[in-house]
Amino acid sequence: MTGPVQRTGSVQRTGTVLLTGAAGGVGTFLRERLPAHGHRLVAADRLPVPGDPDALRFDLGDAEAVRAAVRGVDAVVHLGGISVEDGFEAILDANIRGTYHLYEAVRREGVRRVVLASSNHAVGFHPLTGGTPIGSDLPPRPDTYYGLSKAFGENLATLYSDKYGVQTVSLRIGSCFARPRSVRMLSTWLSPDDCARLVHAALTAPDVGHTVVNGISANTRAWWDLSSARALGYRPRDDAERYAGAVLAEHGELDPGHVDARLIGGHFTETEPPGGAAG
Ligand code: NAI
Ligand code: 15L
Repeated sequence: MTGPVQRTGSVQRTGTVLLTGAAGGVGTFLRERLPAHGHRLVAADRLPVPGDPDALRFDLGDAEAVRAAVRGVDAVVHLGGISVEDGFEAILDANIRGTYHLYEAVRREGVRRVVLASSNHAVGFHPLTGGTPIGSDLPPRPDTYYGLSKAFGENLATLYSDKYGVQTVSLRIGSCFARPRSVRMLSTWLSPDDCARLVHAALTAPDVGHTVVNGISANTRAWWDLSSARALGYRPRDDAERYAGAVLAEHGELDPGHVDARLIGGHFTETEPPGGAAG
C-alpha cells in the first residue's frame, strides 16, 4: 500500500490493523465492531483474548515481540497498557516503555499510521470552563502518573511524526464503557459504537500528521468540543442523555463543589497510586 487508505466499493479499507490491548474493555468493543467498518484485525495482548485463539500474546516490555507483531501490518490501534493510576514503575514499564517500543517498531517496520489511546487524564488538572467547549488543543496537565504517561505518548507521537513521518491520531478518550456509570460520565461518555466510528475515522482520514482529538459521544452535557474529530470524518450518533434519568436517580445531581464538577479529570486528581509512587 502507498498510504493508509484503500477504497474498495463504498467501504474504506486500511488493510491489516494490529490491535494492542485487545483483551480489555475497549479492545473487546473494537474487536466486535471494527470488522464491519472494513478493517481486518490482528489482536494482541499480554493476556489471552477471549474467542480469538490466533491472537498474539506478548508483553509491551518485549521490544522484539512488539516489532515482530507490527511487521507487515498497515496500521496499529494502540490500546495496550495500564488504564488507571498505578505506581510509577508499573506505569513506566507498561505505558512509557511499552509505547516507545511500539513507536520504534512502527518506525523500523515502515508502518504509516497509529491510532493512540490517550485520555482525558493527560489534561485532567485543567478546570472545567462552565459552558465554553474545551478544545483538543489543551496543553498537558496530567492528573496522575497514568495521565503523565498519556501526555508522554502524545509527545512521542509528535516526535515520530515530525522526525520519521509516522502519522498518529491521539484520542483523548473520555469514558468508554457500555453505558455511563456516573453523573460525570453523562458528559464524558464515549459509546462503544461511537468509539468504533471514531477509530475508523482516525484510521482512514488522510494526512493527519499528529492530530489530537477529543473522544466522546454527542452528549447533551458534553464539555468537549469535537471539531477536530469531526474534521477527520467522525460523526457520533449516541448521547449519554438517554441514561440520565437512571444515573441521576442512582447518584443525584453533582454538587458544584465536587471535584467531578470542577476539574476535567474529576476524582483522578485526588487519586494516589496504590502502595505509593514506586508501587
Ligand atoms: P483495559 O485495562 O480494559 O485494557 C487494557 C489492556 O491492555 C488489557 O487487556 C491488558 O491486559 C493490556 N495490557 C496492559 N499492560 C500490558 C502490557 N505491558 N503488555 C501488553 N498488554 C498489556 O483498558 P480499556 O478501558 O480497554 O482502555 C484501553 C485503552 O484506552 C487504554 O490505553 C486506556 O488507557 C485508554 N482509555 C480508556 C478509557 C476508558 O474509558 N475505557 C478512557 C481513556 C483512555
Ligand atoms: C480513563 O482514562 C480510564 O482508562 C478509564 O478507566 C476511565 O476511568 C476514564 O478515563 C474516565 O475518565 O472516566
